[in-house]
Amino acid sequence: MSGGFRRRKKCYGSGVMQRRWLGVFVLAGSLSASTARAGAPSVAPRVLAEYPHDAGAFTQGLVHHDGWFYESTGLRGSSSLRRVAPATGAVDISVALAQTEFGEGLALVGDRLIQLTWQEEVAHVYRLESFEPLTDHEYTGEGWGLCFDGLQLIMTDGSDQLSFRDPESFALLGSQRVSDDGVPVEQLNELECVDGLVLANVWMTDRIAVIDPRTGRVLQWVDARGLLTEEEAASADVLNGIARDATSGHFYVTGKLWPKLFEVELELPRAASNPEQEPAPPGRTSERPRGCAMCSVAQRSSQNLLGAGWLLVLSLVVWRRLSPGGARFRAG
Ligand SMILES: [Ca+2]
Repeated sequence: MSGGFRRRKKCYGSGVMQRRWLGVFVLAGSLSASTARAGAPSVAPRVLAEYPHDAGAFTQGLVHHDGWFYESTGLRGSSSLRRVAPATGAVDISVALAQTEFGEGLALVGDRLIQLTWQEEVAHVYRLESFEPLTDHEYTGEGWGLCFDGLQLIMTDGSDQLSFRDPESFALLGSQRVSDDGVPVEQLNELECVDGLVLANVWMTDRIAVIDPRTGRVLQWVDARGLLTEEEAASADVLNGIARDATSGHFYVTGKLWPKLFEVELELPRAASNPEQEPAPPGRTSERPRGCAMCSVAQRSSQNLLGAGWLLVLSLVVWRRLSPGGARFRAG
């Protein structure tokens, strides 16, 4: 028998002892799993129909209105705003952005379309019917997604933050950080405002977060994996583009360079109505207090330490019950 084996026996003791420790670890693992954060529930969209989509369109913003799609496309040198026939994917009207601009999110406010740019810090405003340019709004930072909830514009910049803006002046009114069970949700991209909720594509994923914008909580996830075939996905980029038909209540989803656009049915949760969840009225910021950027991290850390403490106590109780020495101690 090798010395190595003896050393292992010395370290770990008898087979009985090993089984006891194994039992403690299994118990601790089970408890840890049962106390893990569950996060918001996830649902899959039910596909109702699929339509052709321009596989050359790097979709960054999608709006459905009055039987048409309005689409913002990106990439410098080929960014555009276009009106598209849903059934055929045919482009009815299109305007090109400057060669230096990268088109991003798109929202409809009355009879005006507002189109963000990625890093150019300017939003273009067009007349809905003719795409006649009306004005520009300047802003600071990156532009990713945009939607209009009927009162204010909601905008993303690739972080975990929703920004609220005045639909006329584009002035910044406030902001809200987004999290799922306390964990920040970053890379929020294309948006759709729906009945008090905000749906946000998460960049580089096939997931859409359903957010209560008053609290920043993710109430539900939409798992949109598997819409494209493997062959279609091979030449396409990520999911990006969500719009709702206000008449049918159906949603449309597509992606950057996707050859298809899908009409889907989604069951959405209701926006939270509990006043104890610190609702943020339109235009009022609910950012964390200054100097407390790590509050949620500290809170999570303290919760984890508390959980670890409980596991340690339980492990010791089990150990003492199983250990002969522990039994003698209890027997006096
Ligand atoms: Ca949209």
